[in-house]
Amino acid sequence: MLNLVLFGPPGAGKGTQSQKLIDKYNLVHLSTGDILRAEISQGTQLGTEAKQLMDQGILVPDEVVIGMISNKLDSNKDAAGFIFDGFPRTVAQAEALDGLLKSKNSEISCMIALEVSNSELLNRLLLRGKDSGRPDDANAEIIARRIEEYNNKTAPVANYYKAQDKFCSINGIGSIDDIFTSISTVINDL
Ligand code: B4P
Repeated sequence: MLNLVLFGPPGAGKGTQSQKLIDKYNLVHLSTGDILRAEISQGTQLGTEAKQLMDQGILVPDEVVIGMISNKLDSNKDAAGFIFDGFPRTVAQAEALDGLLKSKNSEISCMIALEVSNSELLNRLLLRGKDSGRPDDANAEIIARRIEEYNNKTAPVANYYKAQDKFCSINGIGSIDDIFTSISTVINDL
């Protein structure tokens, strides 16, 4: 089973690259950001609670996203593998994911990290905010908060996978196709 974690700060291109990887490798895409936005648009209680945090650029509680991923793994039992996009975002989420996969006799194959400078992230997200209407892309202050959350809570997750010798870093600046080629090379060498 090919199980990839696509990792990087907000706006690094995780969602963009996931769309291309799903087609090429026939994987199930699990984006906690997309699942949370679907809950918000359906007006569920979980969505209402998550929206208050997401709009401020703050992470949603671990138990909420771990529960969501657990449900999705259960409902995709025949998958050839998964792309985890935007998950795990804390060490507690990484530990929980290992436990969930172990109970299914599986494991993470590799974490692929997209490296992008803060100034490029800010430019990309402000640009997307003009069209997307996403409240968390709306202004530089909220984006800075998201990057701060990433540095404090998410960046340490890289060490978790480095310790397992499953970490690979890619330059996330350049054309979408060139970055995709670099990611594909890593996967093909696994
Ligand atoms: P996410 O939905 O995961 O979103 P993201 O980090 O903003 O973006 P991503 O890296 O996928 O960037 P994209 O491809 O879209 O998270 C949103 C919020 O949800 C979080 O802040 C948090 O509150 C909550 N959340 C989600 N998961 C959670 C978890 N596990 N635990 C707790 N809370 C959680 O690219 C961004 C832009 O750049 C796009 O406009 C794209 O077109 C552009 N772009 C992409 N590649 C480019 C390139 N090579 N060159 C130029 N532009 C590029």
